[in-house]
Amino acid sequence: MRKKIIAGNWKMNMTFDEGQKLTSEIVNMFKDENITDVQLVLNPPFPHLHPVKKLIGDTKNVFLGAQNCSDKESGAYTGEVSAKILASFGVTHVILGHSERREYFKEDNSLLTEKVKQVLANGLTPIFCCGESLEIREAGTHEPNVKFQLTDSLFGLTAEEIAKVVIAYEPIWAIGTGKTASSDEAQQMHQTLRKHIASKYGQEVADSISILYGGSMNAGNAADLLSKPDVDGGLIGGASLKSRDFITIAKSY
Ligand code: 3PY
Repeated sequence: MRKKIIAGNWKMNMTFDEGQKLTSEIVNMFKDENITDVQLVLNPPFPHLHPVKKLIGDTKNVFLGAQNCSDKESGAYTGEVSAKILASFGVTHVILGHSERREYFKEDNSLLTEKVKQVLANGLTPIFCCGESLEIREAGTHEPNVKFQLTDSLFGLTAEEIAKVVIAYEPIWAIGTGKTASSDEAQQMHQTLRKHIASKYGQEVADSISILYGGSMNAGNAADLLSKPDVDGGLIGGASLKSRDFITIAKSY
């Protein structure tokens, strides 16, 4: 059985007080509403990690994630945060390769390989993002394009390593635009990616990997997207900043 994961990507939002309020609400609703078969991952900006972790405490199935980490192990890299430091603060997941990082911070496939390796070496779970631009979708080359992102960044990993990776398919044209891929479009891409992983690592490994959909998933469209057999959860942007919406998404399976 693949893990069902609803991960909130807070991006560069939330002051200290706002983050505390949001986390408390989410944790309380999650407990009170008896959500048992879904894992939540909260991915706040770095300064929130420690206080958010304190609020999560030992709540079962609620995890702490970061939105990025360094490709380096440690040392004189001012402004960077290593996977090792994140692990020491109770972080269990790290979002890597979000299209905003690929576009604004010029992160490429080979840099992402190094980041994935750092995350795995420190016992954490990478949430590896991939997705195509509108131009590529319209040209009809989206499947080879996204498959290549996986091949280039992840296919040097061993089967044991890749089995620990969570994939998040986020079509760039659906990020922050309010547009969402239809559930059929999402299913088609998720199935393609799973087959692609199976072609290299075998069906058993491919079947064990959770593939999340990201890109304007919200309380209104989550149930439809999550009903698809290869959609194993969501990486949620704006709707993760509203506790009721985030919990509604988690309850949409
Ligand atoms: C979105 O929902 O727009 C996201 O980018 C999630 O990562």
